[in-house]
Amino acid sequence: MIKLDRRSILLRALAMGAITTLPACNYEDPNNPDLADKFLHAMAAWNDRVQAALFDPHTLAPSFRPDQITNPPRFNAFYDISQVPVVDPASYTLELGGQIQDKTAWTLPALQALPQTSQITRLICVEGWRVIGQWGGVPLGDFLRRVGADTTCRYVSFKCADGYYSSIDMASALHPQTILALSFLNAPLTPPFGAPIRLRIPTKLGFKNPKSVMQLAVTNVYPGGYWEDQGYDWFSGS
Ligand SMILES: Nc1nc2c(c(=O)[nH]1)N[C@H]1C(S)=C(S)[C@@H](COP(=O)(O)O)O[C@H]1N2
Ligand SMILES: [Mo]
Repeated sequence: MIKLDRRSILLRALAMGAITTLPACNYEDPNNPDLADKFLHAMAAWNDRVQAALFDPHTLAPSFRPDQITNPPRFNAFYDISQVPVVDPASYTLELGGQIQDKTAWTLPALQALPQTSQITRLICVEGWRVIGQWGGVPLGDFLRRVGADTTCRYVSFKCADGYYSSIDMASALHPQTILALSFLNAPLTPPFGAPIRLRIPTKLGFKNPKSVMQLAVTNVYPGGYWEDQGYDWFSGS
């Protein structure tokens, strides 16, 4: 118990640290802008390393009962819901790149034919709201092993139909609750919520759950992300 409490206190302290460094990202010391910038980037990198070290690949994010599901769900993106891209499921393919042996693209039926799992978990947005939903899909770890991904690489990166992009550490990618989600409430995903497939990773904040994923790559080159590149903490465990 004591150990767990300490861990969550430390995580919260680190998260607060990440938030307090945000406004400072705009700070420019007229005498030495590079030094301030380098210092903040070094602190952010240190923060990510500590969070990665504290991450337990076996600890599950909380699960919820069906009656706790948020209805209706809540949409969020860097644009209005009226601008949501519509991906044709019939011609859709998931493209693979980087350190993967078999880079053959995957059609939607092929993904649907893989063993599926389901979860009722909570999505937490940095804006301060949370929703509980039921997502079904393919465990990302199973998928990565199936296509011969080099799981000793550091990152898995995602590119989306709307230009959004994000990336996660390999340990989080292999976590049992990290899935390539194909369904919501047992029905195919709809365009606002990431059709045809999205990443669902309940151990990380909402912005680490890219929707309408078109490309997945395994790499050792830091891929960043849409919000991550604007100063949000890259690891962002929730
Ligand atoms: N393609 C794409 N994925 C995205 C985003 C986006 O703008 N585009 N926004 C992220 C953010 S900030 C959040 S909180 C969640 C919201 O997911 P929801 O619409 O299912 O609630 O999607 C994430 N994935
Ligand atoms: Mo978000």
